[in-house]
Amino acid sequence: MTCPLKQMDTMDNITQYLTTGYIARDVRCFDEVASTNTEAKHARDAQNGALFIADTQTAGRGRLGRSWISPKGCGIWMSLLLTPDIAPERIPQITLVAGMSVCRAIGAGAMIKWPNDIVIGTKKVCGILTEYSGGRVICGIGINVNTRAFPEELSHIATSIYLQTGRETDRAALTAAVMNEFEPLYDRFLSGGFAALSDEYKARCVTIGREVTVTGAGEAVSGTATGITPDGGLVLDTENGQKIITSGEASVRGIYGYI
Ligand code: BT5
Repeated sequence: MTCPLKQMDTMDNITQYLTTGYIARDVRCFDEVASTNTEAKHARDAQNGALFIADTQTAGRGRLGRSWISPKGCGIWMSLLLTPDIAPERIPQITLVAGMSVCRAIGAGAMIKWPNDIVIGTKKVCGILTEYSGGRVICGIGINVNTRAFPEELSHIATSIYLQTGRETDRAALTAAVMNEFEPLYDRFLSGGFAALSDEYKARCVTIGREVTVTGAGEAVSGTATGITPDGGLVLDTENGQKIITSGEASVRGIYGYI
């Protein structure tokens, strides 16, 4: 399932669109890697803000050992290396900051499905995987950009910007746009905490106002999502009162065919 489109845009193309100070000023492009998150993790010479991009991944990862399909030339498969001086419990909030950046950059009605999916309509256009290793944070972002079709098993879940808009997108320009959005949001997050961003996150969060079932540690919890806490948790109104969910899998009624 390759894309009949142009090959991975060069790092020069990305750099020409950047307006950032320190994010993505070191861009490392690869034709093929197992996972850009692994590549970033092992690049001991790379500094805060370095960006790793591959045209295809042979072992792209999702959360909990799931796989992320990364066909050649179709998408943006990238990992941002960050070395924030923050408490470990705040690290998952970087996923939320990255999600906001992707949403802003894509436009096209993209919304965030708490915590780490970006959807257009009822399908997933982007997934984010933030990992922490040896004092470094690796924020992996996968965006389906010009993908024309998905394998059967993903067709009810996945979509691409092309499938939603009917237009091809220049991946270099979009990569830079995500980085250009990320840097100021991330700086606000570092100085003011997630609370400084939570109103915008909530406005972009498709989960709010919907019926949600959260699975993960312990038993499943169902309710209506009513808000986002200042530290990025999901507020659920359940039959047993209000619950704050800080992690887990949140199935949202009406999205990905969940009824
Ligand atoms: C995610 O996990 O959504 C995180 C995906 C992160 C991918 C990026 S690409 C660059 C970097 N390098 C990596 O190795 N990873 C990161 P999760 O919420 O667990 O969702 C995974 C599920 O999404 C899979 O089990 C499939 O159902 C579905 N899926 C797989 N590939 C997909 C795709 N290309 N588009 C949409 N859905 C997909």
